[in-house]
Amino acid sequence: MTVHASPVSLRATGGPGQPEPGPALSELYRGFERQSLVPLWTEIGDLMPPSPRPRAVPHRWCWSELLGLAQRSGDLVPVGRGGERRAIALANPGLGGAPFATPTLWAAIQYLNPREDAPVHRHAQNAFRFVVEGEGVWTVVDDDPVAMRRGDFLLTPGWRFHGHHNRSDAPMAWLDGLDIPFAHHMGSGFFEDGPEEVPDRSAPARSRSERLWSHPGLRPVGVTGETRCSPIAAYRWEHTDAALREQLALADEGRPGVLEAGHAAVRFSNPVTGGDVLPTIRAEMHRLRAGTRTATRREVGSSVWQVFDGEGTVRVGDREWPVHRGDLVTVPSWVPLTVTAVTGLDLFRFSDAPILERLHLDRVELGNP
Ligand code: GTQ
Ligand code: FE2
Repeated sequence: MTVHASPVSLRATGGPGQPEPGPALSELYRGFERQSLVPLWTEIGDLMPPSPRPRAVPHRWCWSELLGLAQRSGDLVPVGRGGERRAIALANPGLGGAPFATPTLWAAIQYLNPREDAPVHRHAQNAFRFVVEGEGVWTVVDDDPVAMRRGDFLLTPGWRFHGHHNRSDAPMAWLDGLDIPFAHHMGSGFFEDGPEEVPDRSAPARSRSERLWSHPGLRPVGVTGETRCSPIAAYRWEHTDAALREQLALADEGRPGVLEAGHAAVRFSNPVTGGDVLPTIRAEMHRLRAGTRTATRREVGSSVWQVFDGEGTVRVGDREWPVHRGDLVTVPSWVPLTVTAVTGLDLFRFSDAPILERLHLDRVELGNP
């Protein structure tokens, strides 16, 4: 986070714990400025608030608007080396124009025209894709072609070569999520071009990673190696849908499993560790029955929600929006969230919770503050 020492804050006003204004104090403050120093006493309220005061604000983006602009970009903007991707980032209005949905999370709509390729590259930043509509694109991750279809959640862990190619005669748009803002703040970003051509242009229904890893509860004994990111390249909608459906059905039978009444939820997980799919990003799918309202909840760390299906209302702090298929909402740190389902409502969610939990900074509060 950037902290700005505004000249205004250096104009001392006196008051509790503050010095008396005067020429001597002004001279002292000019000395601070010359030596690139900022005293704590003028900044304490901003720097150490009683509870988080994020600069990011609650915001909603309409999918229909994003898609219209992505289509127009498809007419005007090429995809190739240099620009790398036709991806348009959600820029949180509280973050000064930076292409960051939250201080840690990147969210973008990416668009590929029919028969178009996005070049192979790799970067330290971790990435996923979530598909709200369409099919026909394969993302090739370290030589493994992975089909993208509606409802699928796909992983591109950091430092794997990846390129995308659209095999179909229709354009395709999807949601990208990355930890680009986090890497930006940490100075941890590395980037490299890959081979000129997407290495494997075949278009199998299932990736090799799924053939090896996507059998419930069964881990290949012969495979060892790095497990900090999930080895599953694609979590398919049929599995996610079934898991949510069964949670609600079990609730009808009086059995436990749902998050709360009328609200099923699953977390995409690393089958080796049981933990999150990526070191920096948590991803979940939620299903609310029509008429269900979630408990109001706030947590440290930020998240982005995307409506997968249905209609509802999302309230974040003192903002409230009706939401439809594809719409996206950001939830800044410690801002209360309530979701109401008008029809049955499926929602995808991703957050920076793994970062907060690793650093023991996580806190959750239920109920209206
Ligand atoms: O598809 O590889 O939205 O590297 C941002 C950076 C997508 C990608 C983004 C990326 C990609
Ligand atoms: Fe990338």
